[in-house]
Formats: sequence, structure tokens, C-alpha cells
Amino acid sequence: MTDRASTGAARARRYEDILVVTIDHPPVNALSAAVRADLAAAVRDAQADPQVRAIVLAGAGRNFIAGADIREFGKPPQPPALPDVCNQIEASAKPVVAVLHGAALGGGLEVALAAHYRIALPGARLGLPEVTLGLLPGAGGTQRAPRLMGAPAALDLMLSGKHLSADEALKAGLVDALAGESDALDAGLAYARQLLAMRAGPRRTRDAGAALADRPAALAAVDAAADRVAKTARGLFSPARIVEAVRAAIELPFDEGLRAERALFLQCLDSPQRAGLVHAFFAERETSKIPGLEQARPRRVERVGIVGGGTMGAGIAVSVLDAGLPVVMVEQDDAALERGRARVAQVYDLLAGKGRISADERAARLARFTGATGYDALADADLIVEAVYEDMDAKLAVFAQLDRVAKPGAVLATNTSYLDVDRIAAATRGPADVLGLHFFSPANVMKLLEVVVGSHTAPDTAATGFEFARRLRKIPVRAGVCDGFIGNRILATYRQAADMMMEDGASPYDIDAAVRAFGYPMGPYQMMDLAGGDIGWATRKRRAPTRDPALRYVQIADRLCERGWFGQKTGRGYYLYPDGARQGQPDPEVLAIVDAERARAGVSPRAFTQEEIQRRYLAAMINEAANVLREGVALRPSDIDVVAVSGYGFPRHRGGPLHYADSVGLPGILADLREYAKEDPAFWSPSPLLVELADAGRDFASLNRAA
Ligand code: 3H9
Repeated sequence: MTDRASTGAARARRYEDILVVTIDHPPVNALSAAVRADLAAAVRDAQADPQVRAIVLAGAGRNFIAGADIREFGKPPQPPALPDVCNQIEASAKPVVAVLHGAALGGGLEVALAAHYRIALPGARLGLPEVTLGLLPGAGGTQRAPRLMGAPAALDLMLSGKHLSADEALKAGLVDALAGESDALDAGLAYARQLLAMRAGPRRTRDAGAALADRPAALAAVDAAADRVAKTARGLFSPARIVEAVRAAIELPFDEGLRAERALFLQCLDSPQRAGLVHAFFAERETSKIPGLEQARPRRVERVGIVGGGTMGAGIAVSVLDAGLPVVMVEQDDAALERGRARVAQVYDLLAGKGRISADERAARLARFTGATGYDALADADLIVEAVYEDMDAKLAVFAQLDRVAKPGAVLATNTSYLDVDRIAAATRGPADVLGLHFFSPANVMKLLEVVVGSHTAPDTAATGFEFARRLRKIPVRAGVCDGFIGNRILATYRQAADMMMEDGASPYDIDAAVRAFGYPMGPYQMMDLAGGDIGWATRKRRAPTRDPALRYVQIADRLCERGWFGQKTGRGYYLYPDGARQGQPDPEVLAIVDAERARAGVSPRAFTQEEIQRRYLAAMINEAANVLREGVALRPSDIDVVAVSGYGFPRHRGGPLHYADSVGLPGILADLREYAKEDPAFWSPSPLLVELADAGRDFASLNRAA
């Protein structure tokens, strides 16, 4: 029986004396204005209805509630506000039970914390992940969670953004019971009936005190968290505010604590970091929406072949094995195959050693791995990834073999990081079956996967690439064919800008420090030392005959490589790594080489401020990103942002280079480029797309909306 009309976002229905309010707002029951209004009205009406003795809150579909509606942030607020709805739920004179299944996250968990009782179904995931969006739990979460689970556990939950399983939530004190039933409605009704039978009334979290009874210990946990955040949060805005809100939960009466939380929440909501992180959230979900591929059906992939057992091949193998698929690895001889197998086993040994996977899981994953030294072993593979070294002739030879052995309809992928996928495809009789799958190292860890669609790649081949990425839990980004695709092409440009600054007077250490100060975990020279300078050197030597003499070429990296200084693995590169240290030390000999190169190039060095280094680095990045977009190599600005954030360490809270460009304003970026172009027009020439957008008063985001 339906008791009241609503917009349908939350339905109220009475089962004898229990009112069940079901939040039904696909896809994830986010707390939109309509949901909040319906929820508030249902709880209010229930107070006055003598036939209702208890209230059950549940979610329709796959989740309880995934949180506040992220799409509403930054827009004018619409009543009722979520904190008020939560307070109203808590104030109910009739007991309220929340039944959690699927996601009970952020504002969703806060609704549950305001309820008087919580039960969780198997598979429920509970969390307060607001920190990942630059926010803090702003509907009472910072005040109620510590009252239930204690300050240390609540701080850990909110600062990490992690999800807890139903079991973990029970142990932590966040829920009262695990439901035996698999149906939320049945479970909620059964629990509410029990409460009524026991004459259990409302039990308000605001009055729960035991978990915070030891005030000095709780405050010590807050101080410790404040120290930790100061050391590790690298310029992030919301973590320190989360800590302060929890301090308020301990020091202030409940209502004052709520007010403190609200003030801190609004600071976060207004911060550019919140805008950047929310942009990154939606951008990641947008990458798989490819115009023209909506109708394409991915091909079935049950068996995967991998050619090459080096670092990349082995990492890809682990990623595929982790997804539950069998792998056949092909290497050229037994010794190379054994090394490949050992690399795969080593990853699992490490994971098992750290307790991340059980011994059984390790064994099961390795059991799905087989190796061979002949291509015929790939005859029944549905998808084959070539991961041999970066050389066109080597790749062509592999594809000629794959063309011979692969079954009809098998998808053939190359893991090249910059070579021409169309040329590789042309080595086969079926270029429609060929695409690039550019994994990032370590391939079993890095989320980004560039799906390179060649001029002959069939739509269902491309769709298979995206579906494969989804199974591997990667973030796929569509890229067109060009030298370096999206990520490496842009990287080459801003590295060149860094090299030019180095030759003009900034030390590699100044440049790294400026890039870290912007929010990157490491600077470009630290990164090069980590990756190994030899690979880039080999590429530069190969490309030397075709290099455009009109473009400036900085030779400092070559001078280091000629000495065998390839970075961490050789104990020195731009930095010194004495006794295998991972943290490098500045090297006076490198500075002397840089000086000598400046003299050789006829440059009189000048000083660079940290701000100038950052501006040039970003202007180069944004300008090349605009070219990549203009040429259609990337589909939309937000795809480039995803590549930079998930593959190249661009600080997530700044959203990505093009979101960042919009936030500082395109006219300013263009003015910088024009200024720098006076010194070197060939390198700094502004992208026509950037000029067009800036002149029209538009931003990159307007292109996202159009894509
Ligand atoms: C908060 O709660 C603040 C409060 O403390 C204070 C307020 C005062 N809103 O991820 P999926 C969309 S902050 C709007 O692909 P899955 C998503 O964009 C919030 N939309 O599915 C996508 O749309 P589309 C704290 C949302 O099954 C679709 O739903 N909560 C929201 O892989 C499917 O999403 C969080 O941070 C939302 N809250 O994963 C949780 N969530 O189809 C954020 C999702 O158009 N959400 N969408 O592309 C998640 O972590 C995952 O979406 C979830 C499902 C695990 C729930």
C-alpha cells in the first residue's frame, strides 16, 4: 500500500506497522534534491502517522546510497540540505533502521549513521570517501562516525577514503548486525519486527559516548593524524580539515561539532581542489563513452596470448591472470621464457609475502599461466598482446607470425608506446583486427591503458579493447595513431621544455623541486632516473638522422648516457644513488656537465624562479595537449586529463592539464606562449585550437560537453 505521493526518488510503503522508505534514484541512488525532499517528507509524515511504529530505510537496485549527488556541487544549493535531513532522521521518535547493501558511501553512510540501527547485507561496502573528492563528510559523518567507531578508526576511514566490507564494518562498530537474508526489504522488515518485539526505541548516535570516553586518547589520535597529514598530504586541502572536524567531535557538544563540520565542509566545497577532483572522477567515467562504438559488440575473450616476457610482458600477464583469464606467454627460447615466468612468479611471491593474496590465490593465478617457445601455442588465443622491445622491424616480424597462427577473429594488439600502429597492422592480412593496447609500467599496477585505434581497426576490435580494459580494471582512453599517442607525445614536449630551461640556467634539481611543488610526486629528472636513461637514449640515436635541424636539441642527457649514467639502476644519473639508495642526492659532477654544455651551446645562464619553471613546463604541456586534441588523437579534453593524472603523475587535485588551463584562464596561457615564442618560435608556437578557444572566450570544458 502506498501511503503518500512522491517524485518517486524515495518511495514510502507501509508493511503493517513498519514504513519502508526505498531510495530509488538510478544509477546509484545519489542523494539528489528530489531524493532528499522525498526522504525528509517520508520521515516527517511517519512521525504523525499512528499506524507507523518503525521506519526502515533501504535502497533499490544495486546500492543503498552512493553519497551526495556529485553533479550538484558548485551549483546553487537546493533545500532540504542533507545535514538537516540526517538530523531529522536521527530525531525520529520512532526507531529507524538502515539496511545497507552495495555501496553505502559518503552521504549514504551518513544517512545510515543518523538512523538508529544499521544492518548490512553481504557484499555491502561502507565508506566515507569524500576526501577523494576534496571534501569531508559534511552531513554529520565526522561527528557520528567517531562516536561509533572511535577516533583512530574514524580518522583512518575518512583520511584514506577506503571501503569496509560488511564484516569489517561490524567489527568496527559501524553496523549492529549482518543480515542473513539477501533481500534488503526482507532483512529490514525482520530486523524492525525484532526491535518492535523487544520494545526497542530510538537509539541516537549523537548520544553514543563510549567510543570517545577516553578523551585524552582520542585527542592524542587526532594530534597524531594531524602530524601524519602535515607530512603526507602534499598540499591537499581537505585532510587537515577532516582532522579538525574530528577534533571538534571530541571537544565540543554535538550540535556545535556539527556547526564546525559545516563550516569546514563549505571551505572544502569552495576549494579549487574539490573542482579538480570531481572533474577527475567524472572524466574517468567518460573515457569509455566512444561515439560510434555504442552499437559495436566486443568479441569474446577467454584466452589471452602475450608475446614477450620482459618487464612489460610479465606485468601484462599478471594483470590478465588477476582478472581470472588464462595466459599463454611466448618467448623466443627456453631461457627467455623461464625469465618471463620467473618475473610473473616474483610479483605473486611479493604479493603473497605481504599478505595481499593468499597462498591458494597465488597458486590459482600461476596455474592459469603457460609458456611456449613457438607461435603455434597462440592458435586458440582470442586476444594476443605483443610486448617485445620497441623496434619496428621486431614488431613487424612478430605480427607476420601472429598473422600466420592466429585464429580468424582473434584481436591482435601491440603494446608499442609510440610506433605507428597502422604500419604494424599492415603486416597482417587483417588490419581490422589490429589495435594498440599501450600499458604503463608496472602494467599490473598502473590503471591507465591507451587503446590505440588505427585507421583500419574495426569497431568491434576497438570495443574489445575497451571491454578487455574493463575486465582488467584499467581506465581505457582512446588514442589515435601518432608518434607517442596521447601521453608520450605530450611528455616529450614538456620534457623538451624542461631540458631547454636546464640549458638556459635552471638546474635539474631546481626543475624537479618546482614540479614537485606543483604537486607531482617527482620531477622529470627523478622520473628519468627511475625509468632508466638508456631507453630514451637508444630512441634519440635511432631518430638522429631524421631530426629536424631547425628544432633546438639539448645534449645534456646524451652526455650523461655516454658515461653510462642511466639512473638508479647504475647508481647515478641526474642524481647520485650511493649503495643502491632509492632517494637520489644532487651530483656536483652533473652540474659541471650542465655548465659545460651551456658553454658549448653558447648560452649565458640566467636565473629561473620556481613560478617561471612551472609556467613554462605547463604551457608546453597544455599547448601540445591542444595540438593532440585538434588532430583528433584524443577524443576530448577530459581524456587527456585522465591520461596525465593516471599515467604521468599530474596532481589529481588539479584535475588534469586542460582542467588546470581552464581554471587559470586560456588567455593567460596564450600570453605566456606568445612571450616564450619570441625566443623560440618553432617550439612555442601556440596551438591554433588554443588561439581559437581563447579568442572566442571559450574553454576546454566547452569541448568536453560537445564530445
Ligand atoms: C558526499 O557524499 C558529500 C557528503 O558527505 C556531504 C554532503 C552535504 N553522484 O562509478 P560508476 C554516477 S560526496 C552523482 O561507473 P560502479 C557515475 O558518474 C560523495 N553521480 O559505477 C556514473 O554515471 P554515468 C561521496 C554518481 O558500479 C554512474 O553513476 N560518494 C555518483 O563502477 C555509475 O557510476 C562517493 O564518492 C554520485 N555520488 O561504481 C562515491 N556516484 O553512468 C562515488 C556515481 O553517467 N561513487 N555516479 O557515467 C562511486 O564510488 C562509484 O560510482 C560506486 C559505483 C562505487 C558507487
